[in-house]
Amino acid sequence: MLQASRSKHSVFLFHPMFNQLIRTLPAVASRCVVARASARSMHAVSAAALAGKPQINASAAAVTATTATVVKGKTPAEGPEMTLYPGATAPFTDKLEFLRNGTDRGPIPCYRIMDRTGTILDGSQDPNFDTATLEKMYVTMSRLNVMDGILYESQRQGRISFYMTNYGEEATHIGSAAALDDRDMVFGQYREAGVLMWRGFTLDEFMNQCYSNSKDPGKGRQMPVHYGSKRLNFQTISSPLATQMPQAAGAAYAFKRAGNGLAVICYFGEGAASEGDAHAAFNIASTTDAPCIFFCRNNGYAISTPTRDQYRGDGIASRGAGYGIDTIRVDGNDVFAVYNATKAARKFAVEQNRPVLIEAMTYRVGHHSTSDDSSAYRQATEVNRWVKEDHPITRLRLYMEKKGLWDEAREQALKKEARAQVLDHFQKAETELKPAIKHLFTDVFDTVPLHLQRQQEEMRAHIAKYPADYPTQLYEKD
Ligand SMILES: Cc1ncc(C[n+]2csc(CCOP(=O)(O)OP(=O)(O)O)c2C)c(N)n1
Repeated sequence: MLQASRSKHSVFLFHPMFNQLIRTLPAVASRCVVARASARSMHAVSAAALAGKPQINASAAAVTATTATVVKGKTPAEGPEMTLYPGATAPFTDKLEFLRNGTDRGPIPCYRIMDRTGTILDGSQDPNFDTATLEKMYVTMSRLNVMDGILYESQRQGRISFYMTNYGEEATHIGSAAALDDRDMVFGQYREAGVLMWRGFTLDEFMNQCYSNSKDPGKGRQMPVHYGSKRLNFQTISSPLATQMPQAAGAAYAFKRAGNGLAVICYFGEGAASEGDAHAAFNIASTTDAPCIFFCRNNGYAISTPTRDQYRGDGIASRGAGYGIDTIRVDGNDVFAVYNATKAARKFAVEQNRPVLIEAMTYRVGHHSTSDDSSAYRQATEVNRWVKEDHPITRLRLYMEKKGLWDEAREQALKKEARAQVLDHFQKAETELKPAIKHLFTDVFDTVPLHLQRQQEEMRAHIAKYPADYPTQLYEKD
């Protein structure tokens, strides 16, 4: 499938004006023809054409002779004449045609297996998961949804400072995570908590990070939802968009050199794909043959910016071919389609040492973050349509219900249990002490340099002078 989509969407840009230039502009023509001729071991080129030092000065007469010789030497069996420029191998054309955006080839199709009612459309594509795996997928998606609800509300109550929900994107997380080897390295943006949950990040770990308490491995230094886990091969999230993308390409290149048979997956939003770092990443991964799976969550919005203001091409998928990257567009609300696409992408990346691009189409059901009110820029009716008519969790539930693997009683029990678990860990995290104050200064460098030691002493003296203003009892002792 990946191969097929590659050839189908390969982009060839023709330059028909070139032939005309050759006939009418001797200076330009001489440069081009001499370059072409030298690439052919100069067999058909008159010595005169190459004798002058700067090739652009080759005489018009020599150029004419050269052109004539090359054309005469071509036999029909050789097919259309191809360019010999080092930059691209392409057939020449005498038609003045621009490649039109969107009209010549139509949009890249969106791969799905299961429709909105949870019905499998093509049985040959059904990954046929066993009951335990299906339940794990459904339970993880639902638990993520419950955790989102509780942490979102807790932010509204001022108990944590910030939160970002994953509403509507649960299938992109669980479908892709399930298709990976758990040792594959993950580079995320910030809206991929389900990947961590699938790998076994505990509710304690989520809560400790969001509460910036002393149990947070990040020592409370980053905003909530900036998770990371060395144990689970999940690189720590950072806020600047797309910076993880070239890093992921580099990590994949290192994996290839290490010959460890692993891949890197890099998640990003369609908004982040407009960053310069996205371009760098695609090109680095392609030219270094790095086993990197670029996974774009195209959820329609980058905060308040709709995709129409983000790009005018055919989404993010259409960019893949331009970088020589095998690409697929997938229905991001279909957990099975996401699974199949990621599984095939991983196999291809590891076996061929090549990057792959997956564009998962979905919809950001929630607000961008707790700092955003999306009713300011989109209609509630639009959001409700996705919740009611095409939601990834509902779709999987309908599939499982049809198979007799799920029902309303199990749904209620799951919701109740998940809620109790999340609240339990939430309350625990809330009562933990904050990290020791010294950790404001540690890990800036490997060891604390003299100037930071001095700043630390100044801060301690300051706190000692104004103890009433600093709730040090909430912080772990150094
Ligand atoms: C380099 C940079 N520019 C701007 C921002 C502010 N910002 C944070 S999230 C965001 C929108 C990202 O949208 P998208 O990549 O589509 O992901 P989504 O939030 O939809 O999941 C912006 C502009 C940032 N964090 N980093």
